[in-house]
Amino acid sequence: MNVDHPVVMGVLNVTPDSFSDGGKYTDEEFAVAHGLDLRNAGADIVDIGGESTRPGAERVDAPTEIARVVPVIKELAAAGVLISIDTTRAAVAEAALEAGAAVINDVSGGLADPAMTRVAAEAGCPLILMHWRGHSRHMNELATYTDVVAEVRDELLQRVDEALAAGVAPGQIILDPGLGFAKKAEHNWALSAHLDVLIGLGYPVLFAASRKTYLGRLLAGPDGTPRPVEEREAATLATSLLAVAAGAWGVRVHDVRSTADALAVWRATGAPRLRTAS
Ligand code: PMM
Repeated sequence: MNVDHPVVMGVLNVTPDSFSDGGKYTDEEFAVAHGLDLRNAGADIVDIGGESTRPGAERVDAPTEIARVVPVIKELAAAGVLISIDTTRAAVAEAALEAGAAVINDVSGGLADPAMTRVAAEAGCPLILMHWRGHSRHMNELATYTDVVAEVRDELLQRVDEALAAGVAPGQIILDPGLGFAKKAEHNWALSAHLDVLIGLGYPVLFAASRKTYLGRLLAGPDGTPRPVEEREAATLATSLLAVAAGAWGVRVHDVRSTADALAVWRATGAPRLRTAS
């Protein structure tokens, strides 16, 4: 994707148990209306997911996932919205592309379903490869690293090699550090601080910290209670701005309007880059 500004990807979870929107948008009409709101607020891409990936979440089957996302994708695509499908299943990605999605967002980076990279290669569409070590139900056990930045970089490079071997064009690959996926707070902060290492690989980098648990922990009250999901917006904005200033290609967020506003300020001040450690 050729863009001259940081991409804003708006989150549209069409799941009854998404931690971030509390299941408000399971109904198709609400989901379509929210997708249009996201676009009108400045989202370049609306990211539609039909399976919750929150820690501990149980999986749904592919037909359920397809039944949730396809009607919403059809309506939003017909309204001219650029859509990414957030799935780890090749069958769901195929159905979503058929319905009008233009980008595949695979949080498993092609690991969960070996057919995913072939689907992306055949469609010739952008493919987001996120760093991932296992499904949500047991991913917290997999959060062990000696050097998280180097390990995430190397594991992502393996995903890239597999995608290239399957025929995905290098220009269609986007990388994502996978904040919160098999990562503790300290890992998320280290990856945020050294985003230049991933950016240095030469692929666009998507940064997706929006409302995540580690922000709630950072902002915990004096008794240690994490800040509730709906009160993590200012922290989310700070992470997005820092990532863009470090050279991220785009950010994936729930509150598109505040993100678009912050990025407008960033652009008006000359799109300043952060100095990274040398
Ligand atoms: N996080 C979630 C879902 N999809 N996709 C990408 N590329 N990167 C992420 O970090 C990511 C994702 C989980 O968060 P949500 O439940 O708020 O959507």
